[in-house]
Amino acid sequence: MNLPTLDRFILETEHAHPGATGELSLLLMRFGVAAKRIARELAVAGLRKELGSAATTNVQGEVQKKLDVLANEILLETFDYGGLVTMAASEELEEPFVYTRNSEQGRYAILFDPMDGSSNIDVNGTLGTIFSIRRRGEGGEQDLLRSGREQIAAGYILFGPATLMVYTSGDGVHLFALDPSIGEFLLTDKTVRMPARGRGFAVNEGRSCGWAPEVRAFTEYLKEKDPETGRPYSTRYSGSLVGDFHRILLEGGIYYYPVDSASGGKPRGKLRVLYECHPLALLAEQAGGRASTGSEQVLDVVPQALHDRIPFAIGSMTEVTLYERFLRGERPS
Ligand code: FBP
Repeated sequence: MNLPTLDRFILETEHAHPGATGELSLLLMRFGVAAKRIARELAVAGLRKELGSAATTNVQGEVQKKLDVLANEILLETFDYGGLVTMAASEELEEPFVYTRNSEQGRYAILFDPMDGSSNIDVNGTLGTIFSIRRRGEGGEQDLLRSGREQIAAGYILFGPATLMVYTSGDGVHLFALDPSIGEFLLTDKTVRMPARGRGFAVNEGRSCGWAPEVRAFTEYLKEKDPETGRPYSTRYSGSLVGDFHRILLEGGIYYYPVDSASGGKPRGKLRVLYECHPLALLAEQAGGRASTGSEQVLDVVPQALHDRIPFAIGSMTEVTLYERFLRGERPS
């Protein structure tokens, strides 16, 4: 039997919700279209001299890559028609982009990290796009500064050996793979469940000098030899949050990017609440995992500004709960 396409699966899910307007379905399908266009640009970037720096800096103070800019443009353009979206917030834009012609009837705002894992771009490493969909409110940036529990859908595109799309609209996590021969995303797993525990951890240990002692203690604990608790864990850090999270979604384990108070570090964590942490946290919780700042559930975090960062730990229930215990100064006996 043929695997259902993304469009078919979305429409069948929509029909299961009486009263659904079909607008969310259209938005999710659009992310599928944008994913295919970005995948194509990634595949030919080296041939077209589209790798390397764009010689511009974004609001984060990071030098933008040409593909950061290109992916951002593709996403902005993808939601410019059809009157659904009034505002788009992006890691690459200081202010939200306002779709003036949709301002009357548009009922949604979208938020995205167009190219996650930028340090992997020029070395053909794993990359991703992370997205979140919210209902529009009174309009303006303030509209977006809400808890992660107000997302109506979230997901990511993983650009690896295969291009994958993973999303949730509050009814479980769904996994699709792009079949390049027909240019369609096909459903490979309708209800992805994250294992309750794993064997791998993803962290940039090179930054450990800036960590709190409790974070270092947690990392040392994972590396101790104790078969009974499945230790030592293996390090699995790809430089792409989407790539690492996808592994954890399927195999379990933990990714963490803690506060790094060393010089040049990230005193409030590196990852951005609205378009990196909130969307992945919704996926994790829908798949039976957990996402924490170390002291608070990520979905309960209400950011004060569009590009706010937080310390972030995400993954299997066992490891993230253990991480929180270590940060409270507790240690398993
Ligand atoms: P970008 O969205 O700018 O790529 O930043 C996020 C990220 O690249 C994650 O994908 C990755 O896990 C992390 O930052 C890598 O950071 P570091 O190079 O400090 O380990």
